[in-house]
Amino acid sequence: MEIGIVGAPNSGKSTFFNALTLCNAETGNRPFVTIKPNQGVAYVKVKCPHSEIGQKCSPVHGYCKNGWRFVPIKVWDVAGLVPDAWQGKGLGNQFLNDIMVADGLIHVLDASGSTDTHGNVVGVGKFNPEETVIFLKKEMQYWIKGIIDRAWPNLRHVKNELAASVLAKQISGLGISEDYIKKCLIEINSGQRICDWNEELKLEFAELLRQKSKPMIIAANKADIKESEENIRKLKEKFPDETIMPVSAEAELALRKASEQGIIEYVPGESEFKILKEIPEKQKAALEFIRENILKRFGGTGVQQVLNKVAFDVLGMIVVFPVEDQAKLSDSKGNVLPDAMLLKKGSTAIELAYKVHTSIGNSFVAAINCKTGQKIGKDTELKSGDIVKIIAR
Ligand SMILES: Nc1nc2c(ncn2[C@@H]2O[C@H](COP(=O)(O)OP(=O)(O)OP(=O)(O)O)[C@@H](O)[C@H]2O)c(=O)[nH]1
Ligand SMILES: [Mg+2]
Repeated sequence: MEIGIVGAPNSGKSTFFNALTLCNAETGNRPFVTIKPNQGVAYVKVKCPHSEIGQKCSPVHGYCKNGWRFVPIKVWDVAGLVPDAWQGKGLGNQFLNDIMVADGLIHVLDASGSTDTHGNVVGVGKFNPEETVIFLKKEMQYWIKGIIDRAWPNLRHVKNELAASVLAKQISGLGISEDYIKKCLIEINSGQRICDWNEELKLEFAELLRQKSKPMIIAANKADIKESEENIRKLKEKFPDETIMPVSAEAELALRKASEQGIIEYVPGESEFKILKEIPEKQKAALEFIRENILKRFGGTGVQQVLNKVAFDVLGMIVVFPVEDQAKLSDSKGNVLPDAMLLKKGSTAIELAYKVHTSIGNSFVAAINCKTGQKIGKDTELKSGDIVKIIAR
């Protein structure tokens, strides 16, 4: 499970990435600060079942804070895209191939209108971010089209019925099933040989594939700037089908850093924090600004909310807790609820077993739903929050 962060230069992608991961990716108020991709571990947030079972948990991966379990997920921050990047403008779009494996994307957008589509600083409110929404989607579509273009010559001697199978192999990096490719080909149904499709049909096909393999939501960033609120309202009105969420990456980064340093008590995604010690007036004022202008106004900084939205609502992931000891709900070393695993909705007990380890999958006998004590078979669908013991040979 991986998430890519994309957007125009200078929109706040690396700040958003740092807020999620507490990495130190370079940031700066100019275009193309990021050239090489940054990779890090972020955490989606779910209720930890430890309170339900009345025990303290001891996570081996991720962490638990105030009853919330933070489950690791890989994120990528890449360079900025500019209009016509697919034709080589700016840094081009080759770097998108680094996020070919991503299951979903977050488009970080400068909602304050203070930077243009090239990342140039133009002054708050001087640029209409609607333009960025349109061009970014187009760039993603053209990127996918570039990938299918390379596969197209291989369709020349192939009947339409076999095109999906050839394409599935050629574009396997995108992780799209042959069935889905077939569905898209049928949906376009041009009545022609697929190898003869014109650019327009190929673009239509590319967009269908993009929606499936790289669903994207918009993090309307820099919401701490006053002008952003009205821009976000207009964006939502103009693009009712897009998921657009107000975000202040800078505020989230400040809160997480202050929390890491023990200055405040803050759980990512919450709408409040508590100052724990005496701090200089300036720092206090900065934190109070965040409280008044972001947390109270938007109910949070939006960073955790965006990540959770992509993982759970857009990609339909669930979180399951595998254990080795049914009675103690622990691993063999006594760590209670040691792991929390992100799985696709509809995943079964055997799929969980394979995710834990191939050898456990291979020797799977049955599983136990530890909350109910019931034995479950390999094809039993798991639910989010399930605690599961796998019985292997
Ligand atoms: N006001 C405000 N500024 C922000 C926010 N997030 C980022 N910035 C500022 O926006 C500028 C660009 O931030 P980066 O994170 O470097 O942007 P980027 O999209 O990674 O830029 P490139 O790597 O050049 O494409 C920096 O000056 C940040 O401090 C935010 O939430 N609010
Ligand atoms: Mg960057």
